[in-house]
Amino acid sequence: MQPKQAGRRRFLKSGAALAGLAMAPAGAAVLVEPAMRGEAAPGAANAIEDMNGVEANLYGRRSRFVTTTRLQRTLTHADPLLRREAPLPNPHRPETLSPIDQQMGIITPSSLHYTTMHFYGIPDIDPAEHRLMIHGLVERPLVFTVDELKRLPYVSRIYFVECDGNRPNPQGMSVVQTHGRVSCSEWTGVPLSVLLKEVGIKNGASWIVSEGAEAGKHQKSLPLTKALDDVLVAYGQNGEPVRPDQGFPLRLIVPGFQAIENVKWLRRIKLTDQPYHAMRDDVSGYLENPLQRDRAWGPKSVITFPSGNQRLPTPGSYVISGLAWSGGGAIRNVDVSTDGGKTYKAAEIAGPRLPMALTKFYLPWQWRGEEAMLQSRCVDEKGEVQPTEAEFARYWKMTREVLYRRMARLGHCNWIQPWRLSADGFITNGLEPVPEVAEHM
Ligand SMILES: Nc1nc2c(c(=O)[nH]1)N[C@H]1C(S)=C(S)[C@@H](COP(=O)(O)O)O[C@H]1N2
Ligand SMILES: [Mo]
Repeated sequence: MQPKQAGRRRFLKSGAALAGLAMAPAGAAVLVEPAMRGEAAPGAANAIEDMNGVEANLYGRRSRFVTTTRLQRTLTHADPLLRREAPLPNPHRPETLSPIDQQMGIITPSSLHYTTMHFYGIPDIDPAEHRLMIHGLVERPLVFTVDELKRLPYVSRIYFVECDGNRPNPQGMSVVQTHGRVSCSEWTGVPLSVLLKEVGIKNGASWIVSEGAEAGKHQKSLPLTKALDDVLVAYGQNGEPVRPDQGFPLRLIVPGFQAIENVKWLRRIKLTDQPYHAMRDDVSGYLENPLQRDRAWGPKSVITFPSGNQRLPTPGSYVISGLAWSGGGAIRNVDVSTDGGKTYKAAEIAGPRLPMALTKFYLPWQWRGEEAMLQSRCVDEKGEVQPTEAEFARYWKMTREVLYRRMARLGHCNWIQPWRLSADGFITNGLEPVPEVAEHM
C-alpha cells in the first residue's frame, strides 16, 4: 500500500468518529486539488476585494462575517452617577463592556478591551512630547521620555484588568452586562521597581501617587510595597503600543488589583509618606471601603456559555464554558454546578493558568431539556474559594439589601453568578431580584 493511501485511510477513519457533527472529511480533502491547479474549487469563495486595498493589506482586518463589538453603556438621567455628581465634562465618552461571551482563549483583542467611563475624553498624546516624572521622597527626581523608558529592561506579562464595578448582580440580563468590565492583555513595559531604583527611594516613603495626563488628572495612591513588587509602566499591549483607550503611550499595570489603580496616560509618580485622597477616592470612598480587605481581587469566575440572554436551541450535548481569575495568583481549579450549587463537577482548564490572568474553563454537558441552574466556583492558588452571595453577605454581616446598596457605591464583589436555564432553553439571571439596585459608575 502506498504511504499516501494509508494516510488517507487514517483520515477517513478518524473522520467517521466525527460523523455526528456532520463533517465531510473526504470532500474537504478533494477541494484542495483543483484550486491548486488554478481552477475554481467547488464552493470556493471569491477573494475579499478589500484585501487588495492598502489599508487592509498593511493593518489586517477581520472577516466581514465577524461582527462582535464592545457594548456601549449610555447614561440615563436615572443613573446614580448623574444624580450624585456635577454634569459630566466634555468630551465625555461613555463606558464600553467587553464581549466576554464571545471571547476565545484568554487574551482580549485590544479593540475589544472594556473601557471605563472617560470623563474627559481620550487625550491625544504625541509620544515624542510625552514625559513621565518621578519625584517626591526620592534622591534624584527624574523625567523620562518614552524612548528612554524603552531602553530599560522590560517584561511582557499577561494580566487581567478589572473595574471594581464588575459585579454579579440580579439586574444584568447578560454576562456582558454583569461581568463585561474585565479584560486580559499581554502587557509589555518597565517594572516600576527598575525606575524606583533609578530615582533612589528616600527613607520614609511608603506610598506612590500616580497621575494621568487627561484634563481631570486621575490620581491614585498605591502602597510602595506593591509598587516595588510587580507593577509595570506599560507601553505595549498585545504586541503593539498600548491603545489610546487603554492609556497610550504609558499606563500603570497593577496586577490583580482593582483597575482604578491602573493609571492610564501616566505622566507623574510622586513618592509620599501617606496616601492622597484624590478626587475620585473621596467620591467613591475607596480607601475606607469595608468590602476590601486589600485592593487585590478575590477568586472570581463566571459562566459565559450558556449565559443570560442566550438560548439552547434543543436538548443535546454542549460545553459549558467560562472565565476565572484571581488577584491572589493563579487559578487552581474551577467547579461547575448545573443544580444551583447542590453538586459540583471539576471543569477542565483550557490553556494556561497564569497568575492574575484570565483562565478559560469548560465542562462537557448533556442537556436533557430539564430546568437547570448553572454556576461556577473557583479556587485560587492561595486556596481561597469564590463565595456565594449568601456567604459573602454573611462574612460582612450584611443583609442582601444592604449588600447590594453598598455594592452599588463601593464595588469589589466576587460572588458566584448563577444562570437559570428554563425547559424551553432560555437563560436568565439566576440571582434573586433586589429592589432598587443602582448601577455602577
Ligand atoms: N488616567 C486615568 N486612568 C484610569 C482611569 C481614568 O479615568 N483616568 N480610570 C480607571 C478605571 S476606573 C478603570 S476601570 C480602568 C479602565 O482601564 P481600561 O479602560 O484600559 O479598561 O482605568 C483606570 N485608570
Ligand atoms: Mo473602574
